[in-house]
Amino acid sequence: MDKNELLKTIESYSSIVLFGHIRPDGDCFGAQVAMKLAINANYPFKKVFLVGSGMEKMSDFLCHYDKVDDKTINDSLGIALDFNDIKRSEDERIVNCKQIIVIDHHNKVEESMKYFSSYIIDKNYSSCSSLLFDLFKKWNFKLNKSICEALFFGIASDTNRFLYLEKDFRSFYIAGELIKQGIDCAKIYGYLQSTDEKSLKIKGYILSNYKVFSNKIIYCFVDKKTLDKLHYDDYVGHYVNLLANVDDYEVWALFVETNNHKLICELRSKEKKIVDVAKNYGGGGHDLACGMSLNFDNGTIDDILNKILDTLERES
Ligand SMILES: [Mn+2]
Repeated sequence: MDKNELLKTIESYSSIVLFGHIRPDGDCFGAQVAMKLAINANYPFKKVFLVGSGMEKMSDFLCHYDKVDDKTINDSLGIALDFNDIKRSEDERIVNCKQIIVIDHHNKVEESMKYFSSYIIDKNYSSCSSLLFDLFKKWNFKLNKSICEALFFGIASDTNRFLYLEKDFRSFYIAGELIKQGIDCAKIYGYLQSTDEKSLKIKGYILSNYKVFSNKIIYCFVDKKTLDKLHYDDYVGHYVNLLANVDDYEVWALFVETNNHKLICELRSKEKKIVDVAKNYGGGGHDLACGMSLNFDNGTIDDILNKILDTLERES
């Protein structure tokens, strides 16, 4: 799609609402905040609202979220950032916007495309925030320090502080451009690295209770009882990478039982594409990093592990 078509749409609205995905992560937050600040800096008369839960600990540093009434949503352009599956919008009112556009780097979900008037979805980007940086350049947007800090926060989050690389190392190039704008990297890294005792305990549980399936998959199941015992009420799925790069295991996974008998699954793979397993259960994401949420019964985890194993064998 022509990137300028997105800009023309943005220019034609005086009120814009920015949406993120359920269980927002750093890239989702960084992209939403950067987009808001960038529109504010380049079109000072437009009203821009951030909806969703964002990231509380970052808000004082970068930007706060807004309470937006239904009428405003109905009269606004909606922009979906860091997701393109309409069901994954944290604020479900996105469907009521006058028009919706998407800027994202996940696999395209065809069923959702009917909701969007235009989109740019490019899965070659390591993060939605790095895709935004290129769009801002193309649109000749003025950038300021806060916009650059939000983008850097998003990129550093989704690449796990530049551990995951694209083939063309674009993330490093963009990071360099952002650093030239005088961003406070130490402060951003401080936020990314800070943790608390509750998290230490849950990480300890995962590291001492993981299991191995058929010599190919390393995984851990965290049940509701354990979460209650450890008083942990945040999203545990982020910790899937505690099991990354262990020996020769091709896939690592985290299964978490939540309230109302749901099971949240985070799947990661070294090389082989596993996103079809997630799609099979109504989830999605990237080829090598994906997830889903489903009803939890006895045998669910074994079913999933067997499906992953089938996929690994087929791909080899
Ligand atoms: Mn992302």
